Amino acid sequence: MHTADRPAPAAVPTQHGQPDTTEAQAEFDARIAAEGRIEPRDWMPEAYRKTLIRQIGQHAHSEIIGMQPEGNWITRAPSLKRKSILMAKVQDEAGHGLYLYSAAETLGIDRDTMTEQLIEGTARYSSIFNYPTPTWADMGAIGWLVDGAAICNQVPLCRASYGPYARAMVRICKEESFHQRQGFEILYELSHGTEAQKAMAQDAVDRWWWPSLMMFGPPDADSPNSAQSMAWKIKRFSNDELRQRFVDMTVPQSEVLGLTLPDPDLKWNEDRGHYDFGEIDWTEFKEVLKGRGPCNHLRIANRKAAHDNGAWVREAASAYAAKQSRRTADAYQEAS
Ligand code: BYC
Repeated sequence: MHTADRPAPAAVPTQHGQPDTTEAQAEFDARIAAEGRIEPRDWMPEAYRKTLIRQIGQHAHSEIIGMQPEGNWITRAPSLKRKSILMAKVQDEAGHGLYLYSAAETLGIDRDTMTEQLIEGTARYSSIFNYPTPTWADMGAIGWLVDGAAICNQVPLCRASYGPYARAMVRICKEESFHQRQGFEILYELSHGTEAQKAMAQDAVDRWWWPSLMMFGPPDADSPNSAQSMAWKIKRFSNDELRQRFVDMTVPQSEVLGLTLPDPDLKWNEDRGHYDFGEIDWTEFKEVLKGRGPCNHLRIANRKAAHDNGAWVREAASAYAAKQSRRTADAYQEAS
């Protein structure tokens, strides 16, 4: 069912049975102020619903597109153990996408519509998945940096005001934490291996560091959605706050790995109690968002091909579900 076919969420009924949006808005505002959760059947402002569909949809698409850069290495992982770990991780990402599509569906959009939007290019997915994975060390860098950034961004989302999103994030974050450690461990092994392995690890970190910082979104001053999303308690921290948290967390880890982060301006600032870091290339970020990153076309072409190739599975599943529901209805009729 398409969004337009769905009824709008009901407003709170008044004593006379008529919806009163003023009263409903007041109740919504009070619940947000009291750190309460908004649930699918509750009244919510239309803009809140649209913002959540946009963010949760983008998040779901990121998980599904994010399977590609790593899926690329499943057949080439250097051992059976590495292969099974990588397969489990990529499978987790499919699962994250599914929880998130389900959370978005509670807001009145369906998965087919979201998939169409992704394939047509009207819905976004994270910029980070438009970079290539030419070496095995990229699996380490994605786990350590990309999943590390995802954890910083997503742990606060476990407290997002929309119940189904917040609850989906709890399990996702637990799994991301395992992903981050497996990435760190791959890089640790490489950086303590041969010279060539260490160089491969350093090269991957050099390529993934800046794009990982871009994952947090534009600087606060250029982030049109942040203020409202924070007022609604969907986002709990700003893009720049989370980016700083990630830098502060990652620098000491890079020292343990014995790898260098590719930023000559990275240094501890005693006064701020944080690491200073260099200027991010926002032109590159904007280019990737416009579809001109190194792998944008490939990612969408692969997604479209998978969707087209899966059409028969969806048709068969729908036919089976229709048959089952007819059987249940017949059995009910016979029994009554
Ligand atoms: N890439 O006003 P802003 C993972 C867009 S999956 C692309 O700050 P907002 C993983 C933004 O959508 C990681 N677009 O927006 C999976 C907006 O555009 P529209 C995915 C970006 O929403 C597999 C415009 O720029 N994580 O970890 O307040 C393997 C202005 O931005 C990006 C999530 O999705 C970007 N990086 O804040 C391994 C987390 N940044 O829609 C790992 C949930 C910004 O107005 N999402 N844009 O046209 C969020 O927390 C927020 O949506 C963001 C952006 C912080 C990303």
